[in-house]
Amino acid sequence: MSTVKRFDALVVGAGVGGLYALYRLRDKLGLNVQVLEAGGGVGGTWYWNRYPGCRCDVESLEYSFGFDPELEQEWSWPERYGNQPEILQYVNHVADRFDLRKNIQFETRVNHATYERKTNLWTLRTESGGTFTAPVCVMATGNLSVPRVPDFRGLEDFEGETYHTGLWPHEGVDFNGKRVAVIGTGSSGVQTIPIIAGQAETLTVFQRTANYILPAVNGPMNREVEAQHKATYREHRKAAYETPFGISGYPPPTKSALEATPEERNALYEQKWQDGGQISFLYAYTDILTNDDANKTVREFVHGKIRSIVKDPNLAETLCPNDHPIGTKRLVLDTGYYETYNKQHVHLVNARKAPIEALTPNGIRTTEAEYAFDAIVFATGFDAMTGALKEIDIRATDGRSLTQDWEAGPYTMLGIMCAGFPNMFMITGPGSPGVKSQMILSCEQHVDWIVDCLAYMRENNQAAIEPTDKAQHDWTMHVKDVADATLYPMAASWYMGANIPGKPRVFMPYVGGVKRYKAKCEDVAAKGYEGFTFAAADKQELAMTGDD
Ligand code: N01
Repeated sequence: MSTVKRFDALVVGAGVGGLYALYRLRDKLGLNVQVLEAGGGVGGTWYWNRYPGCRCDVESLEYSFGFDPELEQEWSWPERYGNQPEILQYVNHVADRFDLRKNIQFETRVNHATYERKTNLWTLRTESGGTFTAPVCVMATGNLSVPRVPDFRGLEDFEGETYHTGLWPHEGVDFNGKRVAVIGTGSSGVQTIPIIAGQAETLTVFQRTANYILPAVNGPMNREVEAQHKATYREHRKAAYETPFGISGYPPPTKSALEATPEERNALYEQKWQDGGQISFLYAYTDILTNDDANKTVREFVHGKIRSIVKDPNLAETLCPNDHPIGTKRLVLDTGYYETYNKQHVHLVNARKAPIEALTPNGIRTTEAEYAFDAIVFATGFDAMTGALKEIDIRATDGRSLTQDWEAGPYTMLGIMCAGFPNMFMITGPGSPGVKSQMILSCEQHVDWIVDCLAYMRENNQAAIEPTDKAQHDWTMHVKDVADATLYPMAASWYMGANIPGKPRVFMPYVGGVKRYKAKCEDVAAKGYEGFTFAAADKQELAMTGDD
């Protein structure tokens, strides 16, 4: 019979959110914490997504932890945008520097989590039969951590190699001399296509929806920029919290795109195209994400760029996005993506016009043709935002199930907690700005809020906290209202759950911006956790120690 291991707090996931939760719960609150991680190492997203070309689309000086000034100063990023091996190295450095590994159990996938009201304990059961209990459970399970391969007919029949970008083999893949297919043209596909094209004998890309893709303008880190940034890191981090996306250094726009002349607009867009990055474009004018006419001016500019880069005019038209406003699906940053289509051995299949019907023993059959391949890469995305939480059977002993509660879409208070599941905290859950922000900053902000909340409970002799159904309902409606005032819901995006057949179409992230969101979180706390109820510590103390 397996023993039950007892802790003060359990954290599921050792990505950036889970690591920071461990650090703060252990070192600030003095709790006995156990992290359970499915992978063989730390890093979450950066542990699993090892496909060639994988890189962050937020600049490295911003995309890093802000909680320790010494850490900021000692780390040096080689390039403007961190690539996957560098970011993973950085996360490993953080784990070592703060001695975090000793509290993490790797290769441990949690598949059940149950809360017992009588004892005020969460019990987590793992795939390998382990049982862990604690009064506090932090789900740091990630937003893009459940890779998804579409349910193509004949999936098992294909006799060649198959890969998903989100589950890339650690030993790497050699595509030299191979006929390769890539299905999907989101961030992962767009980043990997130019690299695979450099190896493969032929590369055929299956594109269902053309995406808006902007140049990253990556390159070696400008050491002067780095020195300046490091000299003012505290100001940068503080300023980042005052912005919508949690990224500093971009002055907020003051003017509508429709107030500018076409010449002014094009000059500004050209400058932003040359500078690289996505925030820069979204910040060009005040109304790019709220007014379709304003948005159209950027769309037309980008269409012009695609036509000027891609030599075959028919191919260029297929690559021009035409079914959603720019920015309403995650903007993609590239290095040499459109140029790849000028190579003789690279082909594009319009999978909107001729959808994939099936995989065959030799390759892929669309409604128009059959193609033979040695390898197929699925860059087909994730069951985003709710997938990882729904994969764990989360229940309260009164019978409430999170999966059932979320049948029509996620309901949360601030994307941090759910009614009916006391002491279960989510890091950057649905209803928070997480995926619409600099993720590490949002993870830190959530963890800090959770730690302050637990400290408050300890001071006030409270053992359990949960939001009221009303507060949760009101917040979820607010998230919807804010999204409805923008162009975001016009796109069939993973933000809407639209990439998963049968998933409810609900816009999941909070797009009111980091600044507004953080102010709301602080206001809730300042009002004694308004919208939450507490249960007194008659049965359990929060700061328990010892296992078994
Ligand atoms: O996944 P996606 P991703 N037949 O869902 C296509 C983050 N990220 O892994 O658009 C044919 O965006 C699908 O087509 P459609 C980032 O937040 C960040 O690329 O649904 N095609 C789409 O083209 C990003 O947004 C970084 O019509 C099918 C693609 O597969 C998020 O992760 C790097 C299909 C999936 O695109 C997800 O990106 C990588 C089918 N049946 C990822 N089913 C950076 O930091 C799906 N597709 C840069």
